[in-house]
Amino acid sequence: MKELITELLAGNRRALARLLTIVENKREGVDEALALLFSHTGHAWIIGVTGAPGTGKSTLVNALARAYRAQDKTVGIIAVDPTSPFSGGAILGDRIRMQELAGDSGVFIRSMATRGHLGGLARTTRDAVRVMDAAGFDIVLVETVGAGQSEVDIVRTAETTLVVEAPGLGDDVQAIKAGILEIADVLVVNKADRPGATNTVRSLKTMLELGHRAARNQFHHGQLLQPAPSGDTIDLWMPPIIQTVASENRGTAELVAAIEGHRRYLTDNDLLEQTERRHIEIELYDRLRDELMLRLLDVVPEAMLTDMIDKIQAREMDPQRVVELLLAQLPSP
Ligand SMILES: Nc1nc2c(ncn2[C@@H]2O[C@H](COP(=O)(O)OP(=O)(O)O)[C@@H](O)[C@H]2O)c(=O)[nH]1
Ligand SMILES: [Mg+2]
Repeated sequence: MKELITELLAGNRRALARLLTIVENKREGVDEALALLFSHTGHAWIIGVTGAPGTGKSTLVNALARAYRAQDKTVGIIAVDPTSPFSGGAILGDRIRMQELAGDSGVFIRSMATRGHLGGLARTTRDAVRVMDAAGFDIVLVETVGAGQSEVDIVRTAETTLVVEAPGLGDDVQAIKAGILEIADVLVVNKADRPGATNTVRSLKTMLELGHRAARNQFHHGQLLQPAPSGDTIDLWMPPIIQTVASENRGTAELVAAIEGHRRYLTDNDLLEQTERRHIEIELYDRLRDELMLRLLDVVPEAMLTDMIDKIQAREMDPQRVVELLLAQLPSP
C-alpha cells in the first residue's frame, strides 16, 4: 500500500485509478490508504456541481475542465451520476466533447456508481475527492444530481458549489424543491439559448435576495454562527447568477471568473480556514454516525430490530426506550 501511495504522489495515473477503485468498492486496505495519503491533501480547489438531471451539469463540467486546462491547471473530475456521459451511454456530440478531455494527461475522469447505500455515497465521494487531491490536481470537479439529502451532503464539502438550473424542465426552478439554493455559491442558468432563461434568472434572483436579506438580519442580530475571524462585520457572499450555454462553450469564462471571485472572497476575508473547519466537523460527525451504526448492527441481530419495531408499533415501548436498549448491546470499551 505504501508503494501505491508513493506512486500516486508521484503522479502515476495507474496508481490513481487503482486507489479510486479501492475507495469506491471499499476494498481491503482502504482505511490504510486514506490514512497514508491524508497529510498530502488540502491543496486542490474542490468545486461541486449539482442540479436536476438534464440541466447540463456534465456538459458544464466538461467546459470548465477545458477552461482550466487552458490556464494550465490540472483537473480531476468525479461524476456521481448514473446518466453521466463520462460513464458512457451519452449521445454522440456529448461523447466527442468528453473524448477531447480523455486524451489529455492533465485531466482525470472518474464516474462513480450510485449503488452506494444510505450515506455511503457521500463518504465514498469524499474519499475519492481526497485521492484526487493527494494526486496533486489543482481543481477537482464533483458532479452530483441534486435530488436528495445525500447529494446535498456531497457538495456541502466542496469549496465552491455551483447549483445548475435550466429553463424548460417542467417546474419553475428546481432548486427550491430540492432545497439546494442555500448551498449555492454560484448559480448557473445553463441552456440560456432556450426560451424562458430570463424568467429562470428573474425568479432565482428574487429568491436569492429574500434569502440574503434574511441572513443579513440574522447577522445584525448577532446570530450568525461564524463571524469573520478578523472580528469585522463582513459582507455576506451574494451568489452571482451566471448564464451559460455549455454545449456551445458560451459563458464559461464568466463562470470561471465567478468561481474565482468566490475563492477570492473566502481568501480575502480569511474564511478558508473556517470553511475547512466546518467541513471537517461535518465529516467527523458523519463518520462517527456511520461507524456507530455499523458497530451496533454488528451486535444487534436483525430479528431484534424487527421485534423492536413491532413493539413500538404495538405501543409496548416508546422509540427512545428502544434506542437505549439497543445501545446497551454495544460492548463497553
Ligand atoms: N440547448 C442546450 N443544450 C444543452 C446545453 N448544455 C447541455 N445541453 C444538452 O443537454 C443534454 C443534457 O446534458 P448533460 O450535461 O448530460 O446534463 P446533466 O444530466 O445535468 O449532466 C445533453 O444532450 C447536452 O448536450 C445548453 O447550454 N443548451
Ligand atoms: Mg450528468
